[in-house]
Amino acid sequence: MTFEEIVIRCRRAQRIAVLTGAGISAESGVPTFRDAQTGLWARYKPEELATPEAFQRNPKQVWDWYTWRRERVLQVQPNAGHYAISQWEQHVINRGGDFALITQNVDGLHKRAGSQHLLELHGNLFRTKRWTDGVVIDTWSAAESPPRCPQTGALLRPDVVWFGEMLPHDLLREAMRVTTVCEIFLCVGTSTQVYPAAELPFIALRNGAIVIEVNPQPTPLTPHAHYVFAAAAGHCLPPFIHVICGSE
Ligand code: BV8
Repeated sequence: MTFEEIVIRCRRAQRIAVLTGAGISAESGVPTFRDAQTGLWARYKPEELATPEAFQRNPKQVWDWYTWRRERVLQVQPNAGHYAISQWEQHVINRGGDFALITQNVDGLHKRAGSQHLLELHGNLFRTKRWTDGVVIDTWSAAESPPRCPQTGALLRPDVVWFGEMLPHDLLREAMRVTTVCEIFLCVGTSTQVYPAAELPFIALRNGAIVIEVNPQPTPLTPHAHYVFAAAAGHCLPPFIHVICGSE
């Protein structure tokens, strides 16, 4: 499809779904999973640390990695790509349409950019839960690493989905629903390699949606997308969304 056709379809669409991955936060200074780890964590691969086995084996090491990531994220801001998606959502909602943002990211930057209908498939860095029963705990002492639940003494862990763990059923079901009924599926900054999230753009394709990809690198989705912005999200999304939303 041509750019002009894509713009017309996006302007007319009443049901939009967006999937984002680590790439949309890259321009905020948050390293992606494909980026080499830096500093203290240079010798580890995220897939090795983001697992229940790693936490079982060395809870302090895993907790300290997430503390490092939280501290990094607190020092950065959402970028123009996050804000463009949030602006598109407002534009669609104001016209009575449906808009859903499905993110694999746990950095909370979409929420800080004002996105409302947000499905954080893989959890959130800034939420903590009990290792034993998954109950979210809001306050705990940072004296220990990892901290313990003040009520039960159980070890606490980040409330994120690790490799080998099931995604929250209700979130995944809602992500599948919005993907199945959407007219436009925008896929931004994901290597489309981690399942079940990576299946979503293909579900959208199978259900007749127009699928648009934003990624400077080719991915397994690229050959199948109706339109590809081979560019950085922060660079190409703001003008694209501005054209779709018109002069406002
Ligand atoms: C599951 C939270 C059922 C944690 C994450 C063997 C055993 C167990 C499971 C499996 C197995 N084999 C396969 C699986 C399934 C597994 C999986 O898919 N593995 C992959 C590696 C093959 N999935 C799971 O385990 C999931 N659970 O399946 O449960 C089950 C249970 C038991 C047994 C079997 C099945 C859980 C997956 C969730 C893991 N948690 N995050 C944390 O963050 O610490 S995943 C994490 O990695 C991210 O959330 C994200 O999803 C993924 C990384 O992907 P991306 O976001 O795409 O990031 P990436 O760095 O890869 O790519 C960035 C892209 O951005 C690049 O393409 C780059 O070109 C682009 N980019 C860069 N700059 C820009 C840009 N784009 C635009 N603009 C820019 N400026």
